[in-house]
Amino acid sequence: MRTVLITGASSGIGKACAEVLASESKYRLLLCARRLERLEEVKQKIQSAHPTCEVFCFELDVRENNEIEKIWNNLPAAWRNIDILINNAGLSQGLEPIQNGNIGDWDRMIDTNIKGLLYVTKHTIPLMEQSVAPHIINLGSIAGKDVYPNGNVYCATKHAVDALTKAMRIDLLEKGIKVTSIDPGMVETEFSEVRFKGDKERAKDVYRGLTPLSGKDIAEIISFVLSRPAHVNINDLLVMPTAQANGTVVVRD
Ligand code: NDP
Ligand code: 8X3
Repeated sequence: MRTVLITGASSGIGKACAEVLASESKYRLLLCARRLERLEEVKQKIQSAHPTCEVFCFELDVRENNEIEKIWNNLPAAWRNIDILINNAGLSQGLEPIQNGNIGDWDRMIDTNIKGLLYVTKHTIPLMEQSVAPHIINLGSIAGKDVYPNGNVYCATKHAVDALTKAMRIDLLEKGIKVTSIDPGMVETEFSEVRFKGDKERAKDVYRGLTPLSGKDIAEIISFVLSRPAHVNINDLLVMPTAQANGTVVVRD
């Protein structure tokens, strides 16, 4: 059994990763996010479908380094050896030209997508020492490869994730930790609803007239990446809906 820590497992891609990996009977799951009640629902659903799958949930805001340190130091003994870290927690806030940008939105994206990912990674690496197949998967984005109109700060955070993934791959090489970046295009999750602060209609419009990726599509790709033999690492995987060419060009019905 390999122990997987998934950040942002209460929704979207993180939740789908939990469900897909649970279905494979070779993973035990450490799930965290800010909404504990949502995590408990994910756990319940998983355990009714896969009663033997071990799941441990805890509330975490990845922006809180002191909290992470405290929680990591107090993890139950059975959960102190981690094989796989999926750095998935992240968000976008707003879609405005930079001159109209909201500083609070910028801070939330930078603190979550860059600093949060760094804090979690820093505290998790020591817990991977015993693993025979340690692996870190970072959720980047097409926004970490391209910059699109009004995407400014979100794109910058995902470019930072791209740089950090490459840096981790160098720094962690001697430790034998695989590092992979998964870079999706449009995935229909709560992402756009969060970006547009609860405006469901505007969020829905993002995916109008095309078939976006689902969280499950990405989770199945992550499962494939994790299943490669010990000598094979997939460094970086850019994946988009067939109807999307790059960060800006899509075709709609
Ligand atoms: P969702 O909004 O559905 O899920 C985001 C998850 O991140 C939630 O579980 C949320 O949990 C968690 N999260 C957000 N902020 C924090 C925080 N401060 N501390 C802990 N957890 C947090 O979006 P997605 O599933 O789409 O997004 C997952 C990742 O995929 C993100 O990194 C996103 O940037 C990336 N991505 C998404 C794409 C898309 O089109 N959807 C495309 C490319 C990349 P909670 O609110 O309970 O804390
Ligand atoms: C999310 C993909 O292009 O909607 O990272 O910003 S995009």
